[in-house]
Amino acid sequence: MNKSTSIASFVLTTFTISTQAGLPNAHTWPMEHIMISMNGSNLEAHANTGVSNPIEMLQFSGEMYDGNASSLNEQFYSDQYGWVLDGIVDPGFGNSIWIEMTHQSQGLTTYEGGRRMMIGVQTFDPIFGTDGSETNWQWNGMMTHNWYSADTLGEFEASYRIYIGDSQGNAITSFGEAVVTLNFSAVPAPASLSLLGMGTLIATRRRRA
Ligand SMILES: [Cu+2]
Repeated sequence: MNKSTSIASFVLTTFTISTQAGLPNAHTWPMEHIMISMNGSNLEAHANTGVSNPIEMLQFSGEMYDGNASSLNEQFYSDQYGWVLDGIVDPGFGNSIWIEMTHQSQGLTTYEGGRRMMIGVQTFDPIFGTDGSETNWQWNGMMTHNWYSADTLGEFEASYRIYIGDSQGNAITSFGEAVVTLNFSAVPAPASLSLLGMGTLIATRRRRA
């Protein structure tokens, strides 16, 4: 392998890692964290978004995703929201934090994500009532960026109850619960967006050639 070939293969490898062909796009957006904390025995939740500054969901038309991630094919989607612990939350032995979807817009769907750097090992299981799944979801307390999607343009919202529950999701009533509402807007993507990565690759290869 001569020097120019090895440079070219390095560029190709970097491209593959940064966009993860067959997997949905995460890094199009910065992270937006929903902070969950405990004040005394009361849970608290905070999001920086609202009706006036929703999270945008984009469609990457023509992209096809592998395995369970194919649920996001041709959908407007985002994994920008992430559940994050703020400070120490001790749910008590055997208990954990549960998040229950209490209300959401028609047409909003959610699939289980995880850390953004590890999309390849995420389950993309339907959660929060999507496809008949349970409306409550056991959160392990690690930063988790779930995937939200819709198949039409427009505004969407989802409200959640965050509580301490036992292993079956039964609330432990000695802890106070929190609520939070997340806001989404499915918007048309700029025409060039889905081609950005490919354009970068082509430009790089032309320079090498
Ligand atoms: Cu995050």
